[in-house]
Amino acid sequence: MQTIYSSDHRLHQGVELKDGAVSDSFEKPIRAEIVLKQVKAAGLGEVVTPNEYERASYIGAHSGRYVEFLASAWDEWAATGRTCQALPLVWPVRGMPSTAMPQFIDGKLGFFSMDAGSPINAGTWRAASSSANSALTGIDLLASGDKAAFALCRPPGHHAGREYMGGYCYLNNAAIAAQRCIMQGAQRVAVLDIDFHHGNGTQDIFYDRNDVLFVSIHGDPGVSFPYFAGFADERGIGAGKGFNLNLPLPKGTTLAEYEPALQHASAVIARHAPDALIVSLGVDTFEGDPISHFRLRTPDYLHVGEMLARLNLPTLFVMEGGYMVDEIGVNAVNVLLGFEGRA
Ligand code: OKP
Ligand code: ZN
Repeated sequence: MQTIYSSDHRLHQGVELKDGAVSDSFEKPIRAEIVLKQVKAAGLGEVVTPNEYERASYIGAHSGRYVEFLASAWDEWAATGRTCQALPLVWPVRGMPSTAMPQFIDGKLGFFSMDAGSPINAGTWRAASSSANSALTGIDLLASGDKAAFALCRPPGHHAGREYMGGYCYLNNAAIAAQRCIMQGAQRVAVLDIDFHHGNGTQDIFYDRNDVLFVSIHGDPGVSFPYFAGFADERGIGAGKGFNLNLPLPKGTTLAEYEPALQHASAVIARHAPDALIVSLGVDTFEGDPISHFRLRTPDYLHVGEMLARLNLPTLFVMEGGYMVDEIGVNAVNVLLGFEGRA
């Protein structure tokens, strides 16, 4: 399969609030570089750069005003004279009377975010839009007949909701791809999220829709980020009721517990009979991951890929998380090799 990759991701290097101090983010540029290196070492296929797309291609998954906010946030922040990264510090939590969008950038940052995990700097918009463009290019490859493609996205996307950033994410690459698929005439699409963290943003975007099925296998949100979404009783709303499936698993989960959940997810996806499958591919399910609590091992990812191939669907893999930098490449590419029957 082809890999879609843009070096624009390097323009975004975030900071993280950790242990009471500002430090480098776990979500750093070398992650994508290591995955790219392994794509080449394994001979996965050609590496191509993404096409350019209009900003309007992100609307549908996101609101127009959110996309405008992201595109102009750095300029608005810099216009106040600050040169440090922009972070939200106040949020409209339960009980606050105003639901209006603030006019000042500090208010907008809180209005359009779920946490302080998505700092904005001068290169963030360019990196995030190139990341989304990689996913869009992947859909165009499937439309032209490719059986599978790998969008090597960075920054990741699955925590970004219709109108919010968070958890290292800005534009929801997988959701933007799914929306393009529908706009191009697909009747049904499935998004399977196998990142360790629940894909709350993707769930948010499609929660009231029956055309895009969202299935996520992740760490129990009672004890893991994002804490406020990802529970098993979240099944969708209105027309979308029954088209959202969360499969939370406990800390310490190994392949033995993971495999039945993936089997179940596969059966539900097959029943949806989608025209395409989009996989939010996070490998922070790895036993050595510094911020996650599952215990999958490197060879297990080959098996995950083989199981996904059994669905026999046009499949776009979209890179999400994975923070054990040394192993992120081999683990992610193992899923793709397993999918292609090259285990
Ligand atoms: C993004 B993705 C770490 C706290 C957790 C947010 C994690 C976002 C994960 N000190 N911060 O799903 O891999
Ligand atoms: Zn994750």
